[in-house]
Amino acid sequence: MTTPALLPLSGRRLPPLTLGASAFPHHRATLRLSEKFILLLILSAFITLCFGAFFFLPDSSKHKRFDLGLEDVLIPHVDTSKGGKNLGGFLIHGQGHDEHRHREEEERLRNKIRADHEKALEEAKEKLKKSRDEIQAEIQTEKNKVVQELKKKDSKPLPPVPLPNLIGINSGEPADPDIREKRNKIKEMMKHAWDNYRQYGWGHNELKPIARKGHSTNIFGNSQMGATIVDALDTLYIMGLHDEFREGQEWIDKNLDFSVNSEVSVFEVNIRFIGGLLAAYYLSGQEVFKVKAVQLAGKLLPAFNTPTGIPWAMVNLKSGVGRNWGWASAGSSILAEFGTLHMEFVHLSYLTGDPVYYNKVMHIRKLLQKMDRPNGLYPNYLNPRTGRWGQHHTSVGGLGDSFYEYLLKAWLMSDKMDTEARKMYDDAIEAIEKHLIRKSNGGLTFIGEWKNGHLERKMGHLTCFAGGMFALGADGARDDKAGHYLQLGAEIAHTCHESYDRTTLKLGPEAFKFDGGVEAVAVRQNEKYYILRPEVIETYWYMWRFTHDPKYRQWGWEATQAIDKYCRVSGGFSGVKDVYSSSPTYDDVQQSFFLAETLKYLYLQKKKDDLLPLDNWVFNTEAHPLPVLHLANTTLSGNPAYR
Ligand code: DMJ
Repeated sequence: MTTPALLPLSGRRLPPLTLGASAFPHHRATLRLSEKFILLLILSAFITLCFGAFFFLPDSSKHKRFDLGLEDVLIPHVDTSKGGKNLGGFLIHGQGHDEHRHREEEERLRNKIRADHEKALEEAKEKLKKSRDEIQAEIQTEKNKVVQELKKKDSKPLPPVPLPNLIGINSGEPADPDIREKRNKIKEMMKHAWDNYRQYGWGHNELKPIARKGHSTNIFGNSQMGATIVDALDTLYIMGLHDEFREGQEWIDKNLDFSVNSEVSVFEVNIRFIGGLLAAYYLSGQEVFKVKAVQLAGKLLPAFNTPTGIPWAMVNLKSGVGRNWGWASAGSSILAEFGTLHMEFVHLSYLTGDPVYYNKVMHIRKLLQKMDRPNGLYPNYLNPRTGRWGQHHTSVGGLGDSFYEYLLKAWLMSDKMDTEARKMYDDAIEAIEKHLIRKSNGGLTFIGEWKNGHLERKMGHLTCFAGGMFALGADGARDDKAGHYLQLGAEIAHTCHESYDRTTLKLGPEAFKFDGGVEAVAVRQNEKYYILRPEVIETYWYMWRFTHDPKYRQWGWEATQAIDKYCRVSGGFSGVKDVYSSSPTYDDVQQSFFLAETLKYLYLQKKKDDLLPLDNWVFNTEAHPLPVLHLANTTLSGNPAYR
């Protein structure tokens, strides 16, 4: 759960290049075709020369050459008793009918060679008669053939696997008319966001709702991958917006192509695209989503080609070359990025029968288990070349957050069989509670950040997801501490609600302090923005599911109204730059996670719990629901359901 796009990108250092196994496949195909053409030209020139030489050289030389060649080939083991002599492997003939037969044979072969040469010469001449355009068109046709073959290979049918229990996909209709009305309002907001993206940003990654055009950031590279379409699919499905869902499916089927020369964030592509496609597949049963998810996952694999197996933050989808963010401490990879792949990768192995994805994420886990942790805390930075920690900065917000979330969710997603993940989660949370969680003077519980032995009394909007995580992890907590973690979740929800309530717009700032007489309020100007983030609303939803305390529904509704009032513009929804200003300016970005997460969590709060029940579904960090895999043990490769 990190936002690299918002962090400084200056002073990037390029790591050494790594080439994946599939580097440059199309390039190779192109070279082969051009080489073919050049070879053809050389061959035809050579044939012309030989043919000319054959007719214009003096007779004796012609015969000598042919005689030597033919004799060597035709009669290598001659019987010398019949008049021939074998001198050092070469044959000198005797006379009589042998000689006659030999001359006939020689003539026949000479004619055959002449005919072959003439035919080749004719073909070459024909080729050369063609115009440059015709030749280019032929080359293009051949190229297309190669591309088609590659595509066919890419989309080879996946093995059928038993589908997990898909419970509660179309349930959850609330009886209360007030709740139904509120639910309809949220659905209308989704439609407004989608319709405007459809009209002004279709195929682009995101929308600029004020400029009314497409938008993108470096996390998606320089290509138009339709991030909003993929991220929004499951929300559309859950809300019953089926026409819009079909539009999205059609675009994905026809246009979503990953063979692009584009450098993308492995983490973002995993949580938004692979997570989004997998959820769309499980909800709708449409094969195209599964196939695209698997194709894309294959493009991410070269990112793992590092000395340690800790993946690079970014990978070029075409070349497979990876590197890290320039701003990351000492060329490090980021904990929340390489630690937020597990859920999607386990599903990929499950659906494909290929353990490669599972092995990659388990390798990361094993490596982390072996490492010393300062005060039991995981630093946010790890160097993929040396396998050593970078700066000792620990955070449950940006750079660290979803790593902890995925430890808990790996356990839940395995039907609670993956006890190793649960233990890692419990250990990590205990260290976090000891070193990072404090109460402010005014009694607000907050989660600070640990920087080189010092606690910074600041909490990010991103950190607010942890309220929901503590509540989700309460069941199964060590030492009978379920009540304690549910209470901790409630306290974080309360603090984050305060961070909203203490603003003019009733929307939360990006970061807020608990220092120098300030409580849950942003101090620096560049921390006062709200970019349609979901984390606080996500925590309200989990708290609602686990407690049914009506205040969580109420808080969710307050946020809905504030978003509709201050972030809605005629061209969609925009983030705002200062939540303390009564006349805020817009950042002019409709983030894809607004459709994937914010609106989904708001909507789910206005449905009944039997829609996507938490015993059967686990939401990835981008709010894409993936079903629990009822596997017989923790290792996929040892499971009979998994081949
Ligand atoms: C989302 O992409 C995900 O929730 C991620 O884990 C963190 N950041 C954004 C939303 O704020």
